[in-house]
Amino acid sequence: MKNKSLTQYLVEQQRQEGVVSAELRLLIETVARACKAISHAVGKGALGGVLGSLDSENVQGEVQKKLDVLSNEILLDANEWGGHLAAMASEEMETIHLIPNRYPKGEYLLLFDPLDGSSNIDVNVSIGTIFSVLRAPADASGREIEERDFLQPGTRQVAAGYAVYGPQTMLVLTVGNGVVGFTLDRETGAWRLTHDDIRIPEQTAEFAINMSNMRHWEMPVRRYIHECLAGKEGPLGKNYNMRWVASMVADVHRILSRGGVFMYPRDERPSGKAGKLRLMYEANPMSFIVEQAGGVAIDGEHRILDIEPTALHQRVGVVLGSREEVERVQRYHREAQQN
Ligand code: P6P
Repeated sequence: MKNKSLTQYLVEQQRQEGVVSAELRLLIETVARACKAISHAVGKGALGGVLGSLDSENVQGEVQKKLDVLSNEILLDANEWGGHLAAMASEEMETIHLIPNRYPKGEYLLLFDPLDGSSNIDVNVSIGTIFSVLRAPADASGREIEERDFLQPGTRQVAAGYAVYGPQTMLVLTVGNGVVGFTLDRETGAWRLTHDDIRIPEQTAEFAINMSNMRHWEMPVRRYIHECLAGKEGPLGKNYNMRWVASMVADVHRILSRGGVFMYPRDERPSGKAGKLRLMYEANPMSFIVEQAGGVAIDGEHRILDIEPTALHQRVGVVLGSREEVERVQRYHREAQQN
């Protein structure tokens, strides 16, 4: 039997579980269609004249790649007219993006990192799009949406997902009812359900961290990585492998596929005190997905999804993946607090 399409999966979620509203289904299908267009642009590479950087910087102070801006525009254009959104927010935009008055407004807020892993674009390594869906606050109807309406903890997400532009283009999604994966059928343009119940193994022997930052790490992170490197003779009693793609989407996708722990911890540098990754459109959606797949996601001590945001682009430390490993790192942080 042919693999289910994304639409069929969402209609079934809407019909059987009551988990997905018709508007949310339209939103997810629209984002998925935009990711197809981004995948197409990314796939052209040098032939599409989309590689390289612009002279501009984004709100993060990062040089913008042509594909960063193009991906952002694709997502804005795709989602403005549908009537399912009240507003949008993006890593690439300093302030929120309101729906133009010529279009109807809906009840959802969409946040996204349009192209995560930009440093890998020009060297042909996997990159991706991350998105998160919240409901606009009830008291927002009848007034203009403001940034403060986006500042909701990750537990309030109604959907989250990512597209990974790698050897295959895949869409991984949760609507709060487990995690599923769709592979893009390039011949028909359909997203086909290929992974119908993604689960993260509770144990692993593989960690992902940027080792070049070791001298800046806080003690609990040093302790854990040191124990991993000690291998079979060490306290963890097994040899560990290491991976670091430097695209969160690719590293998280590997962990969803075969287990592992991903770490971008806060560190002792002034620039690292809050961490590098952004809470609202990187850590929260990925944490929702990881938890729905049976994993754990913390900032070092606390559950990421419980964090009360204070700013749209705030950063956070991230440790996520296989339950046993992440809970060990959490234990080390708590022991350090007590000493
Ligand atoms: P570093 C990409 O720029 C990103 O935001 C994440 O996707 C990735 O995990 C991390 O930064 C890589 O950071 O310091 O290793 O280049």
